[in-house]
Amino acid sequence: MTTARNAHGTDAIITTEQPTFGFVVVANRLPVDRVEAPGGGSWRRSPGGLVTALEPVMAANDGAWVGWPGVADKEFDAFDNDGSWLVPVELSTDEVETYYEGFSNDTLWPLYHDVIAQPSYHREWWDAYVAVNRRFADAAAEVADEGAVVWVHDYQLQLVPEMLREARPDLTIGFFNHIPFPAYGIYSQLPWRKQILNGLLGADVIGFQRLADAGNFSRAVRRLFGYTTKGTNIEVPVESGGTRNVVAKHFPISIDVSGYEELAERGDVQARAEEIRAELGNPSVVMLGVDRLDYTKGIGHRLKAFGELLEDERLSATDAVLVQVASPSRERVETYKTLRDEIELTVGRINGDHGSIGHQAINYLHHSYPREEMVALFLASDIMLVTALRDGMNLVAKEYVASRIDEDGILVLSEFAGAADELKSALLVNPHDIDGLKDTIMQAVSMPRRERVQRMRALRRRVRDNDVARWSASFLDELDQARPAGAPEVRAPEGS
Ligand code: GDG
Repeated sequence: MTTARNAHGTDAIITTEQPTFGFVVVANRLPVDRVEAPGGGSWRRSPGGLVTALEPVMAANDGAWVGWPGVADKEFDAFDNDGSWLVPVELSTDEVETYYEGFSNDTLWPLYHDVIAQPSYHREWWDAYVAVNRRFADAAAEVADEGAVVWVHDYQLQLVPEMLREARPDLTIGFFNHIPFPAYGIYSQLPWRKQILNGLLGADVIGFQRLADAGNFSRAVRRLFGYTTKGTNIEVPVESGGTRNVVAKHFPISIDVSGYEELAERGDVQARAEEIRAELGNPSVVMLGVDRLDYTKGIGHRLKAFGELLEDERLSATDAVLVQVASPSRERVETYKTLRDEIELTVGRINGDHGSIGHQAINYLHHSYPREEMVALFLASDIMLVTALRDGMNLVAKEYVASRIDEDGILVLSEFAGAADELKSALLVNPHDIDGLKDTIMQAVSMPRRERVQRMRALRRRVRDNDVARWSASFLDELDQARPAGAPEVRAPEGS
């Protein structure tokens, strides 16, 4: 509470206390982005998968969401957005460079993706990471009810669980890591490896995408701290003596399957799919890649395989077209600038060698598209190429399957994407093996319809059985078991 002078010149009590909530999400980004414009700004729903995943849980629980609004040096008050209470956390321009582009995206991201790119280690980036994690933890502590459930997301906020537990031992805390957790031999490079593990161990439940990620985490805890682990349980010593149980377990994330099915059923989306094929010159085979332009996604490997198939004349550029959507990503980070140059050089070379007037072998699109257009692209393509070198899950693979209500289409899927653990009826590939990748693409090109349908049916069953509502419900169920008796319950959305 503060006292301020009001318009009448007398003192007025202004309440700065926030309302508190029984369910709080903490993520690097808010579910809305701030769009600044001359004369004022506005809030635009950000279309990420996490928003879709958590929207129903937020609605069922009247929850709060703590996150950065996406613009630097701007302070905003908390506000209500469609029944969710949003708490913006401010980042300075310098923190965007050091905490976000630096430590999160140029240290942790490459390290956790098996050092596909070289991670940079800078002590000032680490300091900024600690300071920003503290700010998120403080904001969450302020908005959480007594005994609330707090769900923290992703590698940008790994210190938040411990910071929150210190400030608010009454809370039940979950953490979900959306990206892989690397093997100890790689993780142990990190100069702050112990601090990060301690940060995460502040949670009651730590969720990972794959069984192997949860195993890597538990192994790191054993190696660095010597704590006892039994199955998915880790015994973490507490100051007062004894231990506290922490669960480290895999909860593979998924998508809003019926949302994709509904889009795929729409007449305008199906018409657009046909239009796309016509615009491509009605080739016999349309292949598709959809990725953020990121070095983990194996876009270069895919282009190399496709280029060589044209070169070897196993495919002809008039019969086979590759559409590559590469949505702009992290454009201020140097590695990403270099990657963009490399990819665009390769596309240019292949098109120069194999294209003709009015016809390109590769349609390269460095844009973001609305979801309707993405589904139309999924429906228009015969073969979906997901060739990630390392990927927590890869939602695009699941979105492709969910959209193929016609039970046709072939998914070529990297075994290094988390989705490969579930989508076994895809054509699984090792993207590093270019010859193997080429052969798999050719196997897809000549696959008879019966086999295509058989595989797609199995994939669709799998994706429908494990949609995003099931994911959030199973994580929250696990968290519920860690909740002390008498603390308020978190409700699963209806129908999950
Ligand atoms: C991280 C992990 C994990 C992409 N371009 C456009 C667009 N997208 C959408 C896709 C998909 C999402 O963005 C990307 O999700 P992915 O899972 O494929 O990959 P990351 O962004 O790296 O996500 C990943 C995920 O977190 C969730 O835990 O699976 O492993 O790295 O939904 O469709 N959407 C639209 N236009 C585009 O141009 N509308």
